[in-house]
Amino acid sequence: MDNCLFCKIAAKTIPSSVVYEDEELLAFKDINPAAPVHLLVIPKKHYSTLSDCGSDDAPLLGRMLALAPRLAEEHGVSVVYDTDGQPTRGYKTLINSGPDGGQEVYHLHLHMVGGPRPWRAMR
Ligand code: DGP
Repeated sequence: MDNCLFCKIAAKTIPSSVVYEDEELLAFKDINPAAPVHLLVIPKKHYSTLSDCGSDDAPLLGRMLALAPRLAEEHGVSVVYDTDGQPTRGYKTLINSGPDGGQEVYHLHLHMVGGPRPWRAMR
């Protein structure tokens, strides 16, 4: 897509702070972080919204989601368990879809947001 911001980031014609890359996916730091860690995971192939995806895209969507715990581990926000076995720390994974969903950039992306609260409110 010629005029898509995240396609340009995937093509490296616009710079970003890349934290992960493979053939299908790119993850980079959000330019306006809502929390100490705020990463975006995108498919390199253009999908405007989650509603463009069908059952054939389940493996890709699964890979996007499965990347989140790895990134959380690498960025120090993974869920850990205290001595009582209670979970502590953690992160949020979020896909905004369409105007009512608060989507601003029309290239499918998964937010991975974590770190100590308070966080800025997200759309
Ligand atoms: P959403 O509302 O789900 O469409 O979120 C879009 C996110 O994209 C928002 O948190 C800010 C981020 N963003 C917008 N423009 C840029 C950019 O040029 N570079 C980076 N790294 N992030 C961007």
